[in-house]
Amino acid sequence: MKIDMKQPILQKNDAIAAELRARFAEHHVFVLDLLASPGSGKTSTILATIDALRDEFNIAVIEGDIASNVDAEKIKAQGIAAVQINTGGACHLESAMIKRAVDVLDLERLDLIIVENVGNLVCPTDFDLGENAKVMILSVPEGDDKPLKYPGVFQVAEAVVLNKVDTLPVFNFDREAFEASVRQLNPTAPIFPIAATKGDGVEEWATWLAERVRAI
Ligand SMILES: Nc1nc2c(ncn2[C@@H]2O[C@H](COP(=O)(O)OP(=O)(O)O)[C@@H](O)[C@H]2O)c(=O)[nH]1
Ligand SMILES: [Mg+2]
Repeated sequence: MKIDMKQPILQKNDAIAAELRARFAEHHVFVLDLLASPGSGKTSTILATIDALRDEFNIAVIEGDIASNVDAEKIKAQGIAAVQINTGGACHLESAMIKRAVDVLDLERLDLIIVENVGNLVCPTDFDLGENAKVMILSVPEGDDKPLKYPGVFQVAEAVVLNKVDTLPVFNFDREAFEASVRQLNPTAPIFPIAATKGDGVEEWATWLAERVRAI
């Protein structure tokens, strides 16, 4: 006998995600789910994105981490509402966690919620959070072979951010090979090369996101 545990968990998750999606649509809030490894620059990219878009949109951030509130404090220091979720060991966020976080946010006031998922290229891929788009970040030091090794996250992403391009001169990162692998997995997702901490390329990425936010 084979017992499938994944299917019932995902069904429950998807039901709550559908409720959330309806709630976000009702309030015209765009929700972005950011997926990436630990240290790839999720928080840095969120801070740069806030800088680029805060004049036009009211933004809040939901921070997912196994432990600590380090990232939420960094966001709050910029005067942006941030809710920290500690998963206590779980390697991804689930829709029930987002539901609890959203209850403390003023959806009526917000245009954009950015979710920093738990740093992991595998687990968060399967979990619908009621978001409008999943976007993944890969950073140059992680290597150009990651699309081949973690295809799922590149397939679910509506855009791919290549962060830390300022470090290209010191890493053996083949950008053409990387882009060809991404294209094979995901023919439509735009690829945005950025250096989150320096600002390079952030405008192009933020313009893409702003167009998506305005469209809802
Ligand atoms: N050189 C360089 N370092 C970066 C860049 N983006 C992030 N970092 C650094 O990478 C480390 C991890 O960044 P962080 O945003 O905390 O990554 P997270 O764990 O994915 O949220 C920090 O020391 C950042 O300063 C970048 O574009 N270039
Ligand atoms: Mg972070």
